[in-house]
Order: sequence, then C-alpha cells, then structure tokens
Amino acid sequence: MWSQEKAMRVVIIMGSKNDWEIMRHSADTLNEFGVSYLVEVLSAHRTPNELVQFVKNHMSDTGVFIAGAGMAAHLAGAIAAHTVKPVLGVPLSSSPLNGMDSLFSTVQMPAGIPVATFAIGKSGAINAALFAVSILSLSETGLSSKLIYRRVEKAKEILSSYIGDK
Ligand code: RP5
Repeated sequence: MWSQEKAMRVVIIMGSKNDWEIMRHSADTLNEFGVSYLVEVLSAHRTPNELVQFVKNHMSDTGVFIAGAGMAAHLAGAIAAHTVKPVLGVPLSSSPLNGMDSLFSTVQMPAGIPVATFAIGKSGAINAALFAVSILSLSETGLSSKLIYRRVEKAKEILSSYIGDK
C-alpha cells in the first residue's frame, strides 16, 4: 500500500499482517510529517527469498527501512544483511514472552551488520518513525523544523494536562 504520490522514502516491513495494529503507528507518525512510505508484509523465516528480492528492488528509492516483527524476530537483521541503508527494528509483543524474545532477537546483532533497535511495541513504532524522519532531516531542513514543532506541541499537551496541588 502506498501512502502518498511522492517518491518513496521509508519502507515499513512487518513479519505478519497481524503486526499492523502496532506498526500502523509508524505509518501514522510518518503521515504527520508528510514523509512518504511503502508498507509490505514479508517474513525473514516464512518468505526469506521474497524478502531479499524486495529489499534489493527498493534499495535505490528508500532512505530508511523500518522492520517490525515479533517472536524470533530476525526481520530487521535479515534486511540489514542486504542493504547499507539505515534499518530500524521494532520488536513486537506477539508471544507469551511479551516481546522480550523479539527485543533480544532484534538488538543482538553481530558486529558488522547494524540494526538500530527501538522499544517494544507502540512506543518503538512511533520512535522508529521519528528517527527515520530525523535521518531524512539531515538532507532536508524542513523536516528538522517539523520535528522541533512536534516536540513543542507535545510539551504543551503535557503542561496543559498538569493538575497541580489541590
Ligand atoms: C513474526 O511472528 C511476526 O512478526 C509476528 O509478530 C509473529 C507471529 O506471526 P503470526 O503467526 O501472527 O502471523 O514473524
């Protein structure tokens, strides 16, 4: 599914369609910034050949890959094995181990093949998208201002919800 008609800049890959409930937060966050993205479901274990082909096909038109997966989550690492573009891993809580399994699987990459790993679940999905915007902002100054504006707005929300001493 394509988000917008602009050139694609972020690719979001999930290990299962069941991961969308959480990974949609990455997409929603990118929408806030008008950053275009492509969402695909591909698995490191269930569709290994198609995953590699997809990454190779999208290497040139992608700035950042975001990978969300649960259980023995090798998706981000498998993507990183085939590209030197930044790969941001979001561990998902889809097993009785509550995401600790996917956190360790995603974060414990061997030296040489880096994956930036984020928090388990929704916070990780949002922060991966913000980090993707931050990476893209290195070559696009408009995005830096939007990131600053978002932080100011979030701070206002928190301050306005302060109840204080009664
Ligand atoms: C992982 O296994 C997926 O990322 C998903 O989080 C988990 C379970 O997948 P389903 O059995 O729900 O498709 O590969």
